[in-house]
This record gives sequence, C-alpha cells and structure tokens, in this order.
Amino acid sequence: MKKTIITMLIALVAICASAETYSYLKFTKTNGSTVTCSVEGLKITYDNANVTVTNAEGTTTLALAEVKDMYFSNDGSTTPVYQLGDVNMDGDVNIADVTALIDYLLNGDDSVIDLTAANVNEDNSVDISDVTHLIDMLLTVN
Ligand SMILES: [Ca+2]
Ligand SMILES: [Ca+2]
Repeated sequence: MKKTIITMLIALVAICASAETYSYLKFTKTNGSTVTCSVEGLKITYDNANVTVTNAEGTTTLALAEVKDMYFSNDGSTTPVYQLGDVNMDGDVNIADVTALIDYLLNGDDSVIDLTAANVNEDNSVDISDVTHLIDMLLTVN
C-alpha cells in the first residue's frame, strides 16, 4: 500500500517537475526535518523500505516510513532539525519536556523552548492539548 502511494507520489512530482523548472527536490520527514536535494542529475529509485535520491552532489537514502511529504521547490533552505516533543531542545523526549511545556503555558516565556517541537499535536497552536499529546507520546514509547 505504502509503495503504491509512493509510486503515485513520484509520478505526481515528475508531472509537476516537467510543468515547471525547479532547483530542489525536498522531503519532509515525519520528525519534521527537511531534506533538500539539488535536482541536478537527479535520479530517484526506491525499494520496499527506502527511497534513494542520486544527484550531482551524491546519494541520499531515506526510509520510506520516515517520509511524510515529497515536493519540488526553488527554496534551497533546510528546516532546522527538531524532534517533535523535545520541548526543551535537549535531544530527548521525556518528562522534563512536559514540565517545560507546562511552564511555558503558565508563564508565556518561549525563550527556553522550541515552539515547533512543543506543538506536539501539529495543529496551529501550542496549548494544553499538546501537554496531553506529549504525555500520551511518553506513555506509548515507554
Ligand atoms: Ca527534551
Ligand atoms: Ca498544538
């Protein structure tokens, strides 16, 4: 099923690419980070588990399970890597992130937290529902 979707996705981006000239192929991963590949000499192959992008710069392999979105763009910038739920940006998602998120909701100070990572349910705002989602996430993982 996943393979069918990816096949359709690749067909779709191929159509888009022929319609207009883009400089970059970008992937959005499920953790929110972006992978940017130049389209120079671009070749995309995939198997059951991975999509492999070969271009003039080299080869990039991504796990299909991690790919959330794939599109062509003229924007070469890369979204800073963050981990959803790692509110205090220490590299781990744990109870300290719940505390950091609650602290933010109470005092409104976003200087010590990552608001993108704090939007755990990926809607338009950081609020109490993200605390619930974060706790759910911790209970599911552990
Ligand atoms: Ca953390
Ligand atoms: Ca939210």
